[in-house]
Amino acid sequence: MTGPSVVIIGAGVVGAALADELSARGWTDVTVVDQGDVPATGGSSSHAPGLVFQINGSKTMTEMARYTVEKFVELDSFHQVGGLEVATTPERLVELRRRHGWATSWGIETHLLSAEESVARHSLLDPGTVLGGLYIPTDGLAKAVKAVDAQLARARSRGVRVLARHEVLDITTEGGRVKAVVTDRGDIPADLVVCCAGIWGPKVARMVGMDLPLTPLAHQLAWTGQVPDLAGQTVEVSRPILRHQDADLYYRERFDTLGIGYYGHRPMPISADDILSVDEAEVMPSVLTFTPDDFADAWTETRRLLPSTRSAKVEEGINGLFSFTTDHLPLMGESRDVEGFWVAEAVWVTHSAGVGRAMAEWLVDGHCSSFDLHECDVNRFEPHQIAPDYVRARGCQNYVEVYDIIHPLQPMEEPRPLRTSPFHTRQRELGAMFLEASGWERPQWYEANAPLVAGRDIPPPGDWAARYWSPIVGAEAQATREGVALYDMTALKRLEVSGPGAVAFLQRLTTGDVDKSVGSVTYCLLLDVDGGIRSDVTVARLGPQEFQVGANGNLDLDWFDRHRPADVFVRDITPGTCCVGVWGPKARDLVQPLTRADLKALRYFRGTRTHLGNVPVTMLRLSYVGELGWEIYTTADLGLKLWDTLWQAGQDHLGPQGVIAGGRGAFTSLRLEKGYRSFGTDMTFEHDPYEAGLGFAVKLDKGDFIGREALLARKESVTRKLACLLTDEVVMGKEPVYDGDRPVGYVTSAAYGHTIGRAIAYAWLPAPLATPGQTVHIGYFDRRVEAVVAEEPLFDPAMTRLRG
Ligand code: THG
Repeated sequence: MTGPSVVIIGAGVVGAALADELSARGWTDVTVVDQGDVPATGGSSSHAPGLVFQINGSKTMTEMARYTVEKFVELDSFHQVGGLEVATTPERLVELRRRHGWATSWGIETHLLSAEESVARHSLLDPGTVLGGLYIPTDGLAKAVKAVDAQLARARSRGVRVLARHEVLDITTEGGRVKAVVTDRGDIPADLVVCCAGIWGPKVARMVGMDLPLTPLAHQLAWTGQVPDLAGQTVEVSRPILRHQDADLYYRERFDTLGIGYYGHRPMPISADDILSVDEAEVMPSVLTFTPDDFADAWTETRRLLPSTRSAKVEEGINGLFSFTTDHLPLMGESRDVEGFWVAEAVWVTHSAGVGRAMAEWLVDGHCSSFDLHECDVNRFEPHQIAPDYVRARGCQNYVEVYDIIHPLQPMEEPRPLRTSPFHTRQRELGAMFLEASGWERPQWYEANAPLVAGRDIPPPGDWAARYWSPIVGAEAQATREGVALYDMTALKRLEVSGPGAVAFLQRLTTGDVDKSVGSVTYCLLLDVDGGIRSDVTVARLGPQEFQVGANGNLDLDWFDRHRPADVFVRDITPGTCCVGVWGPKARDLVQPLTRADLKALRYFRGTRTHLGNVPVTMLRLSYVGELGWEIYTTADLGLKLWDTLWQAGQDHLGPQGVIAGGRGAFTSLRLEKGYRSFGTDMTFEHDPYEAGLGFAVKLDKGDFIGREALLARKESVTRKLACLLTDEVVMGKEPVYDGDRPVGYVTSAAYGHTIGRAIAYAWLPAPLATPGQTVHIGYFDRRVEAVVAEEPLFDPAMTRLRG
């Protein structure tokens, strides 16, 4: 097998890893082209300082880093000296405990160190400045150019061609497919083109009309002269690589000198078009002239942390270009518009081999089985997120925040507001505390509900969980179960699927039987070919050939578009419509007077089109919060009228405070009491329905559908399960779960259940431990919190609320 003809653009760490991984899988008709020399091409890989710190809040990124370390060790391109992150502030000391939790959750061994232990690991540290540290034994220093060379050599030995000094000028297409890569030294025909061009990625992608949301930013890396305490050191590195995140700094040794990387200076973005060519550039294209003024604070801080540098000098430095995205994650996958044009972009050395492997699996097998790529897919973005201004602003902001302590609920500050639902004005009047979701301003709670707190038992959570929190969250949750509340569901992605082929299409793409009567609503899943969950959706049949799909994000739209035959139309109707969830035992008292439709006759999981007052609406009777009521949709122009109509009905029929607005905080608490999973948090591409407790949504006997065959095998081999835990402490998600001293899983979603009066945490556990009554412990900062596996759902298992 030689596979299709593949042209990889860029012979840096990513292109080299991909060439190696593809050829290892038998795809050998592969050509790697680069405008520069090989293996030091002049791109970011050629100047990268090579520090590999594996820990990341993202499980996928951590796993890709771990794979990179393993591979580089095998390639003799890694100094495994360990990594040390130090704290010089009390806040950072706490943050290191959280990072220790992530590492444990994702299977990386780490050790929390005292100040003395930190200094013992890294003797240059000032004992009086350091408060403690986190030590990662498997971290270390990558030799990026050597790794490129080694991977390209292996690829070459299997038949891969590597063409240095070939500048890509254009990419030709035919009938919406790539056809050839045009270089200054001739055309190279290609079935598949993979853009691994790093900082030049936006320029290459534009050759096929693709906007790549990536910003090259300059980053300072300086080198000292001899540091007295390192004098005579004959090995390149002997101490762990070092991070001083409180001052945006990192360090590596180079014999008797130190390399110092700095993120604390002003962001210095540059357009991919303005990067110099290999021959124009003084050092190399990815290296700009060092600007000493920007480094002044870094040097002061370095001399404080590492006293031995006080008698040393900064002798040289660079402003090195590398790639930033809007969310710190790479860009992987195939163009939406041009078949056969793939990207693997915005990847640092740390994750490069993992990305190479993931891409090779994706290309060869049609899906990636080693890593969950939902966070990395290049098609994840909403339209506003690829606007050049947004890409640059977020790229710069992410540069500034790279080492900051970021709370999981912390919204971006700029650019905001971007997307506002039609209810926004009223929400502001009610004192909404807005957070952000896919660009939407979304209320977390409403200050107007403060009077509801009086007389309720709402225990305050601990410090970390108390951020972006108010007791009003608890009051809104309880009030929803007592009366009726309006929840803004506009941010919920909505797709219209229509046309003669719509039924057959949805039967094939979902796990549910959607060929039911008009008015039916079906909860089901989208699976990949390996049986992994791509999304969970609701499919409402609004006409014989017309469906409304409640989805999770842009990847659902992309998945539908890729599989859509010519007689099916898929349209994202989210921006042009809005949705309010009207939920609670008094929901019918509120809404029935507004319509001639008999709401009692509209059963659970049925939908209808009707009018509420003057407003044409689609009503779907279902509820993510587990209460009687409907999701009510209308067009954006009538959204404000819909809200006002419902609000006024509250005053008319239920009295003051008869209807309230509820925020996302209450929503999450209610959803977890009801046991409803959230895609992307509770389950991802790596999980199958049986592990996730969603087997009920799979109709194996309805006929064939994507993922069915793989599922039949996976059904019999469930080794892990998503379990519901009850605890006394509200945690936040991603914490490790221990059985005795052994880490066995990790938390996904967590919240306080204000109806049941207990803290809830969902967690992945080995199947044998996922049995009700089993005691485990959650690692929360420096404590172990006892948790007991509970029967699901915690609230209303008999469904009396929803079916009432
Ligand atoms: N509303 C709509 N679409 C959605 C969501 C939503 N799509 C994405 C996401 N949220 C899907 N998640 C769920 C989760 C649970 C339920 C609905 C959407 C749900 N489940 C019931 C249960 O499990 O008991 C019913 C299952 C059934 O009858 O098959 O209601 O919030 N529109």
